[in-house]
Amino acid sequence: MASTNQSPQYKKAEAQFFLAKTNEEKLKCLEEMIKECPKHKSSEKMLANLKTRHIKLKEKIESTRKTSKGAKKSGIKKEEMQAVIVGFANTGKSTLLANLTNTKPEIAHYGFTTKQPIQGIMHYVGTNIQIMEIPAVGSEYYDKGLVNSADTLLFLITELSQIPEIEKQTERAYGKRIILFNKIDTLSANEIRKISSTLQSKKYDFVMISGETKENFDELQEKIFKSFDKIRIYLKEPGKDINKTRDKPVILEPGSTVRDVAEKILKGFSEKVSETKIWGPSSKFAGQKVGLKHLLKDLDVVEFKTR
Ligand SMILES: Nc1nc2c(ncn2[C@@H]2O[C@H](COP(=O)(O)OP(=O)(O)OP(=O)(O)O)[C@@H](O)[C@H]2O)c(=O)[nH]1
Ligand SMILES: [Mg+2]
Repeated sequence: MASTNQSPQYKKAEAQFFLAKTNEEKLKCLEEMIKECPKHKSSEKMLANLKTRHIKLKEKIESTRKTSKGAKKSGIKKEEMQAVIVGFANTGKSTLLANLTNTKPEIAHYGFTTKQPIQGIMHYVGTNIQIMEIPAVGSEYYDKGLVNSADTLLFLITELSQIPEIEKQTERAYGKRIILFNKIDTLSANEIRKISSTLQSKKYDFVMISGETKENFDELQEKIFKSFDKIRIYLKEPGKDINKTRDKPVILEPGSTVRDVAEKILKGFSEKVSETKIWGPSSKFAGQKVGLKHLLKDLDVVEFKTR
């Protein structure tokens, strides 16, 4: 940047800018440079340039601030299907994570034990679902960034009155919401019935659970999987029995076709397929021959013959 016609104050700020070690220091220098930059026609372009740099640097500082606390710091990568447990302190988030996945988080009878995001993988009908615990709502470690990008939010509550506050804290999240009313092992059948009917009347998608005794975990796992709105397609090898499909299904979006499965498993070589047969929900009869455009449904079984 040409600084020959600049004031001594400007030159000093510019020199400090180049010596600055942190982005925060650089930002201060830029502010000083903007202040000291002459405000006449010939330096208009230069001033605009300084202001753009100022905005960019500020954004950079803010984004590193946001991510350094959460996911980036703990090195967690978002998987294809991710659900985040959101709830107040001591509601049983870590216990639930431990019992749904293979992770062993720290569990304590006092609140605010979990201070950074923890992940676990839940295996459900051949799929891998990433479940995350984040620090409690209302704690200084609560991480909105992770909540906002999650596919599904699991509101873990032990009192109905916790719902409005959690809703407020998750306003900008786009993921589907499921309410998990926890610790039902401590409630009477009558209390459970009352709470269920209240949640039902408010049209919430919910499950009554105990993270400790694993009550209603089947329903919980199914709801979590369904929330991602994906379909599972199983593959069968020609000549092999229909009950001996590969155990890991291909995960696809609803509305996917035979071609989409072929592309995913043959890595872009769907034209190699010479014949396709299907079994299951989208077939008219077992072993029906279909074309690449055939629309699939969840739990279909597909057999490819390739050239
Ligand atoms: N009775 C009962 N107690 C539970 C259940 N789940 C968790 N707890 C107890 O509740 C306490 C808190 O459990 P955590 O799993 O650590 O709760 P958390 O939400 O992770 O807590 P923070 O990370 O501190 O916010 C512990 O004493 C657990 O044993 C449950 O389903 N039933
Ligand atoms: Mg915890």
